[in-house]
Amino acid sequence: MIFDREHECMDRKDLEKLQSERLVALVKRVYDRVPFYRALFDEKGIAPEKVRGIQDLPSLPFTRKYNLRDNYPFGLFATPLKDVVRIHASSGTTGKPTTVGYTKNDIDMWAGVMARSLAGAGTTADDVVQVAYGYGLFTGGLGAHYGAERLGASVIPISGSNTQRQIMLMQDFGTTVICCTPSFMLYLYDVAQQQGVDVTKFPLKVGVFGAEPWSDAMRVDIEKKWNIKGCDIYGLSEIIGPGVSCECVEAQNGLHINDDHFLPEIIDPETGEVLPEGSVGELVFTTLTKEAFPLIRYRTGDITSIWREPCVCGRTNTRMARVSGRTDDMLIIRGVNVFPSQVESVLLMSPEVEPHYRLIVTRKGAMDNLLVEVEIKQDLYHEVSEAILSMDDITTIAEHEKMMHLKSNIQKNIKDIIGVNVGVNFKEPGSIERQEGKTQRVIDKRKEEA
Ligand code: DLL
Repeated sequence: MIFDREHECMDRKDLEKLQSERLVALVKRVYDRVPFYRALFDEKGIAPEKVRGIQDLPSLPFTRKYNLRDNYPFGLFATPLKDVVRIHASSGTTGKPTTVGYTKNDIDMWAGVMARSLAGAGTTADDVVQVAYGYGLFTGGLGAHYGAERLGASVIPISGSNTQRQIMLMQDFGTTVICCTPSFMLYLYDVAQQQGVDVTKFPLKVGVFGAEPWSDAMRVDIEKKWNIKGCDIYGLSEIIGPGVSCECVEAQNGLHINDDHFLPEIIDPETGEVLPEGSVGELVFTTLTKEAFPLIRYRTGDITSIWREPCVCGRTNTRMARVSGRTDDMLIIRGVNVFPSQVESVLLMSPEVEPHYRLIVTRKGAMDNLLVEVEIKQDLYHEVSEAILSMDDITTIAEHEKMMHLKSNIQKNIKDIIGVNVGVNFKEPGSIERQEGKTQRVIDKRKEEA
């Protein structure tokens, strides 16, 4: 279903006209209201009245996460606090969180773009939507909640955690749509398996998964395990929260960006130059309509590409590819750029291992080492451990060889994709810690060792 046909299926010329009008108004507003922007524009010699439309966007300066930190907590707000009706914050790994604010109109717009996203993923007013993103300062829970309510669906605001209860409610309430991180969905599956629950019998039809990078191979795995469709949803607190873009269930081919509100660009992260359509680079957004916390050319750090060709579903807005990683997540191993998602794709090609893994990076002298720890499937684990327990030398040797063979196959496949030799360690099923929020897959010990 297309929730807002008027804006999601606009003629490109009309859309660009609307974007231009909104950009011109935005530039004037931030110059007049936010001292940070006034100083920045003055320093770069940019007169707001010289900005006439989206063609002038590349002349505007970028903003970055540290600008938010430097102006903590409310220094970048463009409205007085009395007009701000909600504040969210993202924890960040170091120091103070980054704070974002919303006026009543901003909350309304957010519910609208989230409703578009959920509708695109196949949700209607008849659905029972289980929101298993965390509620709180994190934007996932409340963002999905308001969007699902806007659609008229029946919302279960269960938030994250409580795996057993999640499964119970899915069964008892007949959940048809679930919103959570992809890793949490895999965790829920494991718990259901342990309880002997057959999840393929659930009325669940679709999952709206995001907030962390995941691969297409992981989608296939989740869809098969749960017998559902899985759509990728993207967003970040700074821009609005979830609902910046989302895949449609018909095509599952790129995430539809709500570009009447969030104007995307792809830049070369090294030079800052805008890249042509289809190139892979860093995603940058300008919020065209936000009142409390507008951002100009905000560098997300996320790596993807965008294209403007209309989709088979009828939407004409810009689409973006699945985010392959973040500029700051990229590992440099012996001079080679490695994204955790590349390793994930290889692991998921092996039916013998589980999609639970982590990457451990260490340094010995000048040599970087990447160790991939991955859980093996329960049945294989049983087979091997039983062989070892039986102390029967012949079976033990055969089992040992089987594991060595599997290991070297995975190592070879990873080497083919990323070009680096890695170590692989098999772990017992369930032994890699499950995380409730965003999954942290990389442990880079080089920093501690330096
Ligand atoms: O994660 C908002 C969100 C909630 C999106 C629920 C989707 C679903 P932040 O906590 O500010 O906001 O984190 C934003 O998470 O810059 C990306 O690096 C990453 N991210 C979000 N969605 C995806 C996705 C929320 N679908 C940061 N694929 C972003 C890959 C994602 N990475």
